[in-house]
Amino acid sequence: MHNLGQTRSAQKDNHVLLTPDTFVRTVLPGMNGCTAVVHTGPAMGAKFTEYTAAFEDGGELGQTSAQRFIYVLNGELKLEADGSEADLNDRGYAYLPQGLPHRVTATRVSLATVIEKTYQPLPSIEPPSAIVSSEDAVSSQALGDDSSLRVKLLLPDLMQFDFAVNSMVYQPGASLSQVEMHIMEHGLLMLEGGGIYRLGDSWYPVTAGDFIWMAPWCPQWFGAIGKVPAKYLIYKDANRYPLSATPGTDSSR
Ligand code: UGY
Ligand code: MN
Repeated sequence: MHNLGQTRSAQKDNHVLLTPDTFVRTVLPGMNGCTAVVHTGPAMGAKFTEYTAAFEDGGELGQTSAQRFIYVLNGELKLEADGSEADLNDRGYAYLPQGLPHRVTATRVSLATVIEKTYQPLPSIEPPSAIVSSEDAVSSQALGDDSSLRVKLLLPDLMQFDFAVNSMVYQPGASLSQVEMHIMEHGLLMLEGGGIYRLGDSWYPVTAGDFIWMAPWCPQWFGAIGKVPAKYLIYKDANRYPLSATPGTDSSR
């Protein structure tokens, strides 16, 4: 049935909700047998980009001049970097530091989410090295004292990293314990289940497949609704001095 111009997607100054019915595919430079749905980027006000890449069997990602984080939603990707090779399956992920030459090809039809961010170095701290792992190998921790809300930190909690990517799983009925307002921006991909997301002054029903961008200090709260847990993958910038986000100010701290 025609949806007569209706959608849950919404674009506001401090947040954007994108639902799959509004996704439009594009091809990014260097992609071969691969298309992207770009969810966020500088054109939206974000200081990173996140896109979902759909690979044909044998499809390939292009190069990037930034750091890259790849999380496999389904399928199998072969990563070649530093003279070695690794296979990433469902929930497998890789962090590739800025400037590391690498190749990402699909060994079957695959879907992955890709985050890229220009690295903000710190004096006398070495930039991070590459990481290849799987979410299944990371142990979860309760958020605060709420064991019905569990978080996995997919990147080490170290000053070297200028961003974090976490998975969060809410049991049905679990919610954030507070409305959060913070300097970090977020890119969020709903992976399973659903619930209600408060963003700014709006409350949205959200479900697996949806993407949300939250600007710095966007009021945010989530409660899981339904009979299955809700799970999302969330990006946030981290570990850098607040003034370093403003062009022309001190970026060395
Ligand atoms: O890490 C976070 O800021 C996270 N708790 N935010 C969120 O889930 N919206
Ligand atoms: Mn947050």
